[in-house]
Amino acid sequence: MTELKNDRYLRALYKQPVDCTPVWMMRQAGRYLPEYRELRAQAGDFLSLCKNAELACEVTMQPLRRFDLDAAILFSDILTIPDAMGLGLYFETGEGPKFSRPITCKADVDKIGIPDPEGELQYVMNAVRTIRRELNGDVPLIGFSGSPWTLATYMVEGGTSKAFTKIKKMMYAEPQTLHALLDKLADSVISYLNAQIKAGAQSVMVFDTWGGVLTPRDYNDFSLQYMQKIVDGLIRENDGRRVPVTLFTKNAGMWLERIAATGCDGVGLDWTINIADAKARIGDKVALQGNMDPSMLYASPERIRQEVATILEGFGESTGHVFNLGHGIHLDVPPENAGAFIDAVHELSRPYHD
Ligand code: 1CP
Repeated sequence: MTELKNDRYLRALYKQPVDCTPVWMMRQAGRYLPEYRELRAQAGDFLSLCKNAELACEVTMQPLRRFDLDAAILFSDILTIPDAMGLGLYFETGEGPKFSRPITCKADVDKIGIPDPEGELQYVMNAVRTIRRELNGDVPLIGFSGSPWTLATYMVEGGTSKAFTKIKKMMYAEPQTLHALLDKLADSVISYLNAQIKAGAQSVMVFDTWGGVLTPRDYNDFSLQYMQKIVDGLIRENDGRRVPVTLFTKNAGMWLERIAATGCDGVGLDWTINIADAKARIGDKVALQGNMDPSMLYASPERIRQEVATILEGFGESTGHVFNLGHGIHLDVPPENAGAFIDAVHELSRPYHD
């Protein structure tokens, strides 16, 4: 078993005692950091950063040099899988991700295969191996993937969407086509995340950013069912340690019991639910990750500390909490405010762990 100098993040997910509450930030590497913007300008574009293991490693390390973070997260994107499936991922400035060959029908679904994680996606595994070497046991490394439903939204819509009309049309008019796509995606995610674990990821997270746009029944059938398949298919122990898996569906406060029942280790919360309520509902089964509104980082350091104190009080005196933002950090947040947030979590949480 590789020694870890700081294993608070893993201990909290195992619900073992910690000295203070661990904290990391969704999208902690990225455009709010001037050093990221500089490196990206040199690399040319975002995908070139992801596809170069040394650069992806450097970007992963940037926030850890600035802040006292308890975990590193692989610098990559959820859209690597559809890219490897041949959909032609590109980024249009200011417009987010796009696909030149989106999925429109059953024949398109039949054409795509399960990407080989040590083939088309080897650049991701190389980044994981490089980052683990560079981290040298300082903090654990989180690997990640998108959920099948969230990946499918981008693949069918051809990019970012607000109304999700194309994928919902497929869901209601041609459900078997969508199920065939989701099933291939679930198998791809299992093989991708297991390869990340073998390459050195010590925990994995599944981002279901768009599960919350579904009806309660469709959430079960088109999103959760496939995340369940993933939880069941993952390597849960590696290098003598349990590899915790965290599921995050944004806007899913009403479905927490169902998410916790998948057998995952952690459930990510956005900011639309009180953490005390979430703990009362599922805290006996899983650890919780969250749940400060990312926009709070625009406030003064005093106001940020106050919010951190409120969330810590809501969770109360026990382990099983990984502090985080309820979604990704905004790109125009002052980095000092992120620092004030992280320090506040460590400092103000100590009395809860005496
Ligand atoms: O520099 C740039 O212009 C690219 C911006 C960028 C970055 C920094 C994109 C494009 N992806 C990423 C990195 C990324 N994406 C990480 C690693 C960040 C870290 O170190 O913390 C992670 C975990 C993701 C995951 C991701 N990508 C999600 C799920 C989480 C979430 O925020 O909801 C989603 C939905 C994406 C799609 C995506 N990729 C990029 C953008 C701008 C988007 C969002 C587009 C949209 O809103 O639909």
